[in-house]
Amino acid sequence: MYNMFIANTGTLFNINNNVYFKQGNGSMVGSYNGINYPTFQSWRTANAGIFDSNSVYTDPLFVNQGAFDFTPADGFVNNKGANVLSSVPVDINFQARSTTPDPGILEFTPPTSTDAGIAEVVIPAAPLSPGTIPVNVKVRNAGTTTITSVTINWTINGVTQTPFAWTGSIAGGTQSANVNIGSFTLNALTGYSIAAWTSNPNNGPDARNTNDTAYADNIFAVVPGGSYTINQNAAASATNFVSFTSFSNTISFGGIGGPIVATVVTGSGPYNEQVIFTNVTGTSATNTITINGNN
Ligand SMILES: [Ca+2]
Ligand SMILES: [Ca+2]
Repeated sequence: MYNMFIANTGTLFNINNNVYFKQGNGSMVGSYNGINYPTFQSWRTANAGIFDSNSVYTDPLFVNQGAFDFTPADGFVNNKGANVLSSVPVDINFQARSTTPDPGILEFTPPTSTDAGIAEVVIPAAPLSPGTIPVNVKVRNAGTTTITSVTINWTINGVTQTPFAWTGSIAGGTQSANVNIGSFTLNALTGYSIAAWTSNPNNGPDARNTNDTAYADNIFAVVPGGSYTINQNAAASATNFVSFTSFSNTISFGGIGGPIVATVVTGSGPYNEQVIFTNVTGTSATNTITINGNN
C-alpha cells in the first residue's frame, strides 16, 4: 500500500539514496503525518522536502528475482547509493563497494546501451481543483549512451493523446527536468489514469522496453463538503457514488474540502465489497466523514 509510511511528525528520520517503485492501483509512494503522497515527486515535498533528495523512482528490473539474483538490469539505479564505505566496504558477494555504490545488495555495471524511459508522470499534488491540469513527465536514461531525442507517447483513461517530440540531452543514468507534454480537464468525482512511454530514442531502437512506461493513477479532484449518496442503481454523478470502492478511492486520492456525509440509498444494496479507507487529506475535527448505512 505504501513504500514509506510515517505516522507522525519528526525530524529524526534520515531517509535518502533509496530506490522506490510501486505497483498496483491504489498504492501510494508515501504517507507522512496523515497526508498521502501518491507520486514520488509529491513524496519528496513531504516534511518540507527533507526526504529522498538523492533517491530515484524506478523498477530496478532485477535480473532473476525468482532465482534470488537481485542484480539490477536498469542502469538508472547505477551508482545511486550513499557513500557508506567505512561501514559497508563490500557487497553481498564481497565485491568492493566504492564511494558511489549501487543501492541494494549488489554492485553492478550497466551494459552499453540506448535505453530511454519515462521516470514519472508528474501531476500537481492533491488537493486538486477541477479544471485544466498540466501533465509533465521526466524522461530518464537507463542506458549508457546520451539520449538527444525521443518520442513521448501518452494516454488518458486509455485514450491516445498527441505524441510529444522531445529533444535535448540526457546523460546515462540521469533524467530530464519536467517536460510538459500537454494537459487535461479534471472533472469532479471522476478518476483519471495517465500512461506515458518513450519510443524511438535517438531515432533508433530501445534496448529495453520493460522500463519505457510510467503511470499516474487515481487522479481525482478534491471532494467538496456536502451530502452524497451511494447508490449502485443510479449513474455516477456529482452527488452519487456507485460503490463504496468508488467513494473510498475518490476521497482517499482527491481529499476532501469540508465535512462529507455519504448516505447509502435505502434498498439499493447489498454491496459485496471490501474497501480500505486510507488517510484522507483535508480531514479534521470539523471536516469529518460520515457514512449512513441504512442497512
Ligand atoms: Ca555501479
Ligand atoms: Ca527503455
